[in-house]
Amino acid sequence: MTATLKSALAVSDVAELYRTPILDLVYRAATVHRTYHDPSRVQVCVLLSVKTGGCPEDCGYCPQAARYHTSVEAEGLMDVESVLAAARAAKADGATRFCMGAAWREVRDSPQFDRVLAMVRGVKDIGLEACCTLGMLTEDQARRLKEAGLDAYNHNLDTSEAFYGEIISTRRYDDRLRTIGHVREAGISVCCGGIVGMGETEEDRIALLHTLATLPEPPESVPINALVAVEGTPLGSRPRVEIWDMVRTIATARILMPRSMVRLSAGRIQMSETDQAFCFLAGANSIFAGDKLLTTPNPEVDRDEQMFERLGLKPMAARG
Ligand code: SAM
Ligand code: DTB
Ligand code: SF4
Repeated sequence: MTATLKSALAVSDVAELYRTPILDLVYRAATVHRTYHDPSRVQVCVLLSVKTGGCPEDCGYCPQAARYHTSVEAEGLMDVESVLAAARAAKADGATRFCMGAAWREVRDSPQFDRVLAMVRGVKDIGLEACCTLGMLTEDQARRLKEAGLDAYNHNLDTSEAFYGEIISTRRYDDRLRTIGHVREAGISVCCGGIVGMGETEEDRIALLHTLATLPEPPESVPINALVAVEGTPLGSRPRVEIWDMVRTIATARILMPRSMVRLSAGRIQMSETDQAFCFLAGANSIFAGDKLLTTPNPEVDRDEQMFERLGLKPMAARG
């Protein structure tokens, strides 16, 4: 899309797309998907929580926020060797991207950050793409991550700006946008998406998709998470999101950001193979594999291998 066309994208255009009858929407998204990508290839990413729980933020969905009473036990930053052992195991299971998550509000310049930089260098040496999600970053921290070889940084907008305050009060939408800008300026790929099923309206999902698609550059990866309702969090009793809401969100993201990787992220354990097949048809071309996300369960590797086999999907090769 040219700059002019992109800036001309109106919220009403996104709304019209999002509200297209579902089968037409999936057909359009599948057509776009086939124009820009090989539909038989799915990127396989593995997540590891390198620092778990005890987070000072109040994200209403998150089992790692210190203020909620969940079954997550706080653990300090892992040592580099244990992280690299997990990265080698992920590679042996066919992953090409390794994502390290820390339950931090923001990165502080400290020996802990130096240790994360060593993890990034080690993951790159193993021959995997390295991704981190560590909370807010300064420009200088983004530059240092880039120097260590980081390929991508995950920092989600989660929902619309209007609904954001209902879910999180300890930071603002602008804070998120600022970090995303620092990541972009450092030349790191941006991984930025959201969560469906937190009680947001269709308008909120439409506004999130519009914001993502009209960033100065669209994110290279767009993770679409189905809320994993965790007991003890404010959203712990939310009902499971309708599969059609996931499919609509994925399909609209695919049409608006045709070159991006659209990741069917959290929530797959609750989905049937048919549900997931619809998401792949609608343009999802990336997943998190491995039996754990950060703190919650994910389908077993064997089960995903069988699904790939049945759906005729193959893991994507590493990009470097
Ligand atoms: N602390 C850092 C931050 O918030 O940016 C990094 C880790 S945080 C767990 C990464 C993302 O995971 C969140 O932005 C959110 O989109 C997603 N997430 C966390 N808990 C979730 C849940 N219960 N269900 C779905 N997605 C979740
Ligand atoms: C993203 O969008 N989803 C991942 C990853 N980025 C870091 C995290 C999902 C977390 C689900 C809840 C948990 O396992 O703690
Ligand atoms: Fe902390 Fe990130 Fe969880 Fe929010 S989503 S509570 S910032 S770990």
